[in-house]
Amino acid sequence: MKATEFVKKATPCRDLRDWLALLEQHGQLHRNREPVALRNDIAYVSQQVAARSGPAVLHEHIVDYPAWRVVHDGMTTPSRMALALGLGPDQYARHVFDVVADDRRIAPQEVASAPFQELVMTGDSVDLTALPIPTTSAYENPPYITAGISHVRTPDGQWQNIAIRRYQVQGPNTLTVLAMKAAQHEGQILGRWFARGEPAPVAIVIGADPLYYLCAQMPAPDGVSEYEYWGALAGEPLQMVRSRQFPELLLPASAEIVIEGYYHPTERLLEGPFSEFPGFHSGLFYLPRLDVTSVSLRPDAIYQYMYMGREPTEGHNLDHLVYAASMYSQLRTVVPEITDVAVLGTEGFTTAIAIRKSRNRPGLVRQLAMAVRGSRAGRLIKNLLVVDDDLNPRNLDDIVWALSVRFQGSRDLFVVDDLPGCYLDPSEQSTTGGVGQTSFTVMDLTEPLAPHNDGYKRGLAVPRCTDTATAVLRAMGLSI
Ligand SMILES: Cc1cc2nc3c(=O)[nH]c(=O)nc-3n(C[C@H](O)[C@H](O)[C@H](O)COP(=O)(O)O)c2cc1C
Ligand SMILES: [Mn+2]
Repeated sequence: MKATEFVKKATPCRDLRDWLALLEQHGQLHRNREPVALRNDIAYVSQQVAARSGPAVLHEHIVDYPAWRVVHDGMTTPSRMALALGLGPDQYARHVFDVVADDRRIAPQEVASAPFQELVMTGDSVDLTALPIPTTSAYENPPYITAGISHVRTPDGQWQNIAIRRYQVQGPNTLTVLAMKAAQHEGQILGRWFARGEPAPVAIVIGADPLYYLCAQMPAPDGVSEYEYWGALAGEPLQMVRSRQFPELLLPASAEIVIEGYYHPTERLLEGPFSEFPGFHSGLFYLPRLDVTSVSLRPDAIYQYMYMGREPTEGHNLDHLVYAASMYSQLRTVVPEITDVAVLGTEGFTTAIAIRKSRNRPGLVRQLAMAVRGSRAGRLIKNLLVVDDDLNPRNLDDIVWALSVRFQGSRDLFVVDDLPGCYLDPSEQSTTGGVGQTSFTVMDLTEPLAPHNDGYKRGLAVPRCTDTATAVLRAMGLSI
């Protein structure tokens, strides 16, 4: 396959190669030449690196997979993500907030071909076990692809969705997918195909530039293709290429590996347990089967891995910023007093919101709390902390200080019981029918308001009766 129109420069990072070079230049990449096994070794290194704020790791010696390299943890910290755009950490967060809040999007630029299209395996030559797929939890077998970005399009061709999904390898050309129908776009799109009894075409990208991963996690509005945010974030259009097998699907030219196939409309396979984002196992599920028809890759492809489990992880870092930005964008029209949103933990389970101190008033925090729980981006929140804008909601010292000196439990805490939860949270009260229920706890950490201004009369506000008005009313036949 011929070279492409794919052009490279330092920032924005246009592919994983740019990204690794940039990280290395900043002393943020460790090349591991010691042999590591796919079972446990890589996951454990990743978990520890993330917990200790270590650098990204490129494993160059994978036991039994001599041709392969595996990378992880480039995207674990906001300051590293900021590098991908040539920004400082605060500027980066501000930039993402602005792009999401203003819904700034730029259509991608289509290119004729991409490096991943050089090597294509189809039919009997498809063998997923040839990919170096690490296991994540000790009980996982067979392993899951964790950093795969799923690309699906509605049957009418109008909307392409992208999002990270984990896929368990069920055989050489078989995967299973978890796509929740009610809550997530991909599940909704698959539902449209399955309702017609048709298999849904899908392309899974493994290994791409960090901004593409960030975009894949945007809780975008219905009908919006997340990849359009890439151009607005980077300041230039994203280069995308048409899938050769499914020309209706646009794929990032930066991809290292692309797995394509069909989600089967009715067949399901047992999968699990997976190490889920709250830090616990998922249990076992019967999930839709994905029949893989081709694997395309760069000849020297690098396999990208993401550890999944208790935070901090790469996935949490990506999600927390875009969830906060989306919440800010969705809530500020309802409660304009909001100045900032910070997801503190577990995909928004615990979130802090700042409000303009000068505009606080009785009832505002409760109104905000209800708006949060009604928003798409805030639907998983179970603990909401509200602070004044003289504090930074991202700063735990600020939060703890407000908890210490501005908060009285009997006055400033309220709980709404039995809201829909997330069945993956083991602390949930009820898991009837497989769907959990959770309490929603709100802690108002804002400075207590001054006693209510009682400088007005509490009498009914009515006009004074006049002779003229009485005469008019009588003329109208109203007895008075
Ligand atoms: C590493 C990682 C793996 C994920 N795996 C899944 C998954 O298997 N199924 C799922 O529904 N969501 C998964 N998510 C969460 C979704 O990617 C995320 O909620 C996304 O915004 C959903 O987008 P959508 O509504 O456009 O489909 C994962 C997130 C990360 C970071
Ligand atoms: Mn979406």
